[in-house]
Amino acid sequence: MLNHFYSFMVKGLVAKKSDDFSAWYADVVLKAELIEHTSVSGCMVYRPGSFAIWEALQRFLDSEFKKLGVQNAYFPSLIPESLLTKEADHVEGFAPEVAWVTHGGDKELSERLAIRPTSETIMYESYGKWIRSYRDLPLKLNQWCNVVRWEFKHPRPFLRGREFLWQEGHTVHASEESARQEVYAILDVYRRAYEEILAVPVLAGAKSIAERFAGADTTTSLEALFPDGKAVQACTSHYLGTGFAQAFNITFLDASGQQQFGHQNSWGFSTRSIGIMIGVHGDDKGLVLPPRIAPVPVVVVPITFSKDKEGSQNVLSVAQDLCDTHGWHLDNRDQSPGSRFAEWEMKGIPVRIELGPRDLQNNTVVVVRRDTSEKAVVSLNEVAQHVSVLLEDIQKSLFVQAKKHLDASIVEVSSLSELKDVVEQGKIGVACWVDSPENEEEIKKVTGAKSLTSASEKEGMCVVSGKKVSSRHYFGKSY
Ligand code: 87F
Repeated sequence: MLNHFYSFMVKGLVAKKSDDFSAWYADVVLKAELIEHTSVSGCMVYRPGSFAIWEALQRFLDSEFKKLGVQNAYFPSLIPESLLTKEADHVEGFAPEVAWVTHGGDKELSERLAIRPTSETIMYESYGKWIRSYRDLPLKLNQWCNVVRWEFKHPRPFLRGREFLWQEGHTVHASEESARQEVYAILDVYRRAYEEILAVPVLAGAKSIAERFAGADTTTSLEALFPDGKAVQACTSHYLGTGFAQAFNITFLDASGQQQFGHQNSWGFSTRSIGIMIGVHGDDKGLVLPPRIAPVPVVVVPITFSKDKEGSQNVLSVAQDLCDTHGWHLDNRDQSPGSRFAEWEMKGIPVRIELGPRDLQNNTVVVVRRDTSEKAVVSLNEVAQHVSVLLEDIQKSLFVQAKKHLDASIVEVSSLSELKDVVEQGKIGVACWVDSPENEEEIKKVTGAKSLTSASEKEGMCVVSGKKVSSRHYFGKSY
């Protein structure tokens, strides 16, 4: 209650990012007007500010998927229980998170319906009907949709909620090789979305046996690192093998007339990515948006004085002109310049242009970059060129800074006690390791760390068993 009151009184953020990351995060998503809470815990409103970010990600991903031959479709959000449980492995462990529709009006349904937590089953029921011959393959469909998972852990906007948005791609291939090749192609599209659009560096690899999707043969993932030292799974791309094909009778006649099971993949990228970007780049003044994802990359704030009517008129018309010519956002609201500056800083707009009567007399404007707060006085003739170089520079420098942090946070370790130390310092350990659920349990017990994803191979001794191996894994605290 006090907190709530406080947030109305104080324009800035209640906590410093470096002091209390969780409090900072919860506050910034509200004050930057990305999120609104609702009366259902874990179900949040994506306000225009965050939905526009999602749309930009959708545009990038959707066009990359299409280049890989993927088409969009839409499957229903209600899945009969018998269908959801047809492939038992994949729901095991997730069962407590499934939300159910049990009634239509007052009438109890003869079979309850799951609200889609993921769409393998509903999609593969159709796939079983559609695929007959090798000529029907590969089948590559994607859907953009919402999913519901009745989480009991503390919800956090974007990072963990009971309803979120994502895309899920589901493909069927004639061979394991073709399927596996796509798993990595998709993982690379996801990596580019994180690194090139969101300016967030990621680790890419394969999940451990204990951490992979139970319905999959292989789960690959991207992992990102928050400034508080906790890692977070950024997305996944699975090779499902033929397990679902067997459950859903997805078979085809190959060129020699032999009946074969389809080799399947599924892959997903969600609105969690927005939360990761916020956590990685934000600062004590609010959000910091990479230019390529910012719905408004440049805002122009004219500064006028009631005593100087003519000068003010001039300022307004030049500001309007700049915005019309370059597609920048004009903020000429009747509010003090300071409060307008603070609002755009909170919202993370990459570049702010300030323009007052005195600037105009000199034929200049003041250009302020959000990431470093650096100011430059720039001549009006050169402002467009200056800003376009600046936006590129901000995009690059946000990535470089985050990459430095990630690289500096990865420490090679060769024993469990070393790993424990590294993880306690908020870092990620990379260790030679034999992947097994028992070895994973041991790591968790001794160090408190979870396996994140696999790392490049290098010879050494497994930190748990002492066996000579070349497989390596990243370990760290995670969300
Ligand atoms: C919750 C309830 C029921 C995750 C669940 O990763 C089932 C599930 O299967 C479930 N939560 N999963 C795994 C989702 C696997 C896979 N689906 C397509 C992805 C990417 C997109």
